[in-house]
Amino acid sequence: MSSPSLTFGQDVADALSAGRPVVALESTIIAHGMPHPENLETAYRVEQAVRDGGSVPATIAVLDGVLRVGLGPDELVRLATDASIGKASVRELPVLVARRASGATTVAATMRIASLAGVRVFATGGIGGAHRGSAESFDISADLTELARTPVAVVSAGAKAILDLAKTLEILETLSVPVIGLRCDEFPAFYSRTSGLRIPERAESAAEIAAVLRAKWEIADEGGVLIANPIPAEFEIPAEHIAAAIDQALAQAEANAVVGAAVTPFLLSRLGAITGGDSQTANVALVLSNARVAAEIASAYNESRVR
Ligand code: PSU
Ligand code: MN
Repeated sequence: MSSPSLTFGQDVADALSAGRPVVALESTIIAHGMPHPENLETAYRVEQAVRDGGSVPATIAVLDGVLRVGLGPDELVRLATDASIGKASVRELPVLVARRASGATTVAATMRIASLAGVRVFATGGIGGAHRGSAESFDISADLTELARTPVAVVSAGAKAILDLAKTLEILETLSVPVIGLRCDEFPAFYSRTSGLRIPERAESAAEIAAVLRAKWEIADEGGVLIANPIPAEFEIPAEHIAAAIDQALAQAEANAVVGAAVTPFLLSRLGAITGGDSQTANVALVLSNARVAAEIASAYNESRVR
């Protein structure tokens, strides 16, 4: 609240001042993660899922140089339809603010703004991570460095299956980011519930996760926690089914020389086309599930404060 460029939606401001739970939501998934009009529909449904879970949704974006925490319908429509709005990670924030420009925030940038706003819990689809071939390309998402730095819990369905999940987990370990599976023992692979990669910690409830968050930020008020919530079973695309589609999308990215920030949106949109929309259906289902879980964790975290 010290930042002059930070502006709250009214219901978010009310919730924060009353000490009610708030869940941050990102906007890259709206602007670059899904086609119109599913993106807009999903944005509304995700906000509703947070409300159903007893928390107030705060969708985050940069609009005309202002760091916005909690958007109204007009702003959601703008993010969902204005093709000139680019993808904003943390390094873009100062440039957008100085130029009074707009950007859809990635996991990293959303974490940073949530933290400035005093919001501790954030729901997304899947975090960015180490891309396949990153040993050569050095393409590793700033989502990982932000998790090392900023005290926000990120509820995800793991990292996107287009990534190198084993490397992603190794980097999270190096960065000392706790990874907690909600009722699962393996790192989920976004579209699939399993990856064959074990994660060290498992929790059975939101309250158990809230207790870890409370302890982590009592020890030191820095660094995030990654909560892995597998996609609901009825929407799962088995790993062996999605694998061929991912290989095809990756080959198309290489053939088109897609690099940098464009890689993730390109792969997600190719996957949507290759799977005839199945990957998008799965994406929507897992984001909704993460929003519900995040709302529960935010409530449990708030309750753990009044002891
Ligand atoms: N998860 C999704 N759809 C997305 C993303 C994640 O289901 O569009 C976005 C997130 O905003 C994430 C970003 O932070 O992709 C990662 O991009 P990069 O790999 O360029 O850091
Ligand atoms: Mn990248």
